[in-house]
Amino acid sequence: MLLYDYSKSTAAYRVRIALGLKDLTYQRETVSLLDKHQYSDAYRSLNPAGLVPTLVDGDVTLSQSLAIIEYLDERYPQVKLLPSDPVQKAQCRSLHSTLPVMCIHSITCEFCNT
Ligand SMILES: N[C@@H](CCC(=O)N[C@@H](CS)C(=O)NCC(=O)O)C(=O)O
Repeated sequence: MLLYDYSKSTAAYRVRIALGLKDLTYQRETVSLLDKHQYSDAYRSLNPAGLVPTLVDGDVTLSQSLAIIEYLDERYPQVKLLPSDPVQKAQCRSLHSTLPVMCIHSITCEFCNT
């Protein structure tokens, strides 16, 4: 697995937290937001929105941190992150939908600086 990320991106590090909790092995490729590498043609071919993170797992390429985390939870269910009970799962999704995704150094991120 290869995670395209940026160390100060909260969207990327919540995927790193999920990968860590699930004890999954992965490689990291830094996409420097400071250097605007998210706008390169090469990166946009993976993630047309030009945002980190992007996860590549074999022939699967995924964007959006929460979609990535839910994919990981279903694809690698040995350690579960989401509860199986539908109500608890909905409450969990409701909670994470309310959490803003912000960069610690938000000046580097137009999308998170709102
Ligand atoms: N909803 C997206 C948000 C991704 C996002 O906004 N990432 C920020 C870093 S935290 C980014 O890549 N910003 C690039 C930019 O502002 O050009 C997710 O959860 O993955």
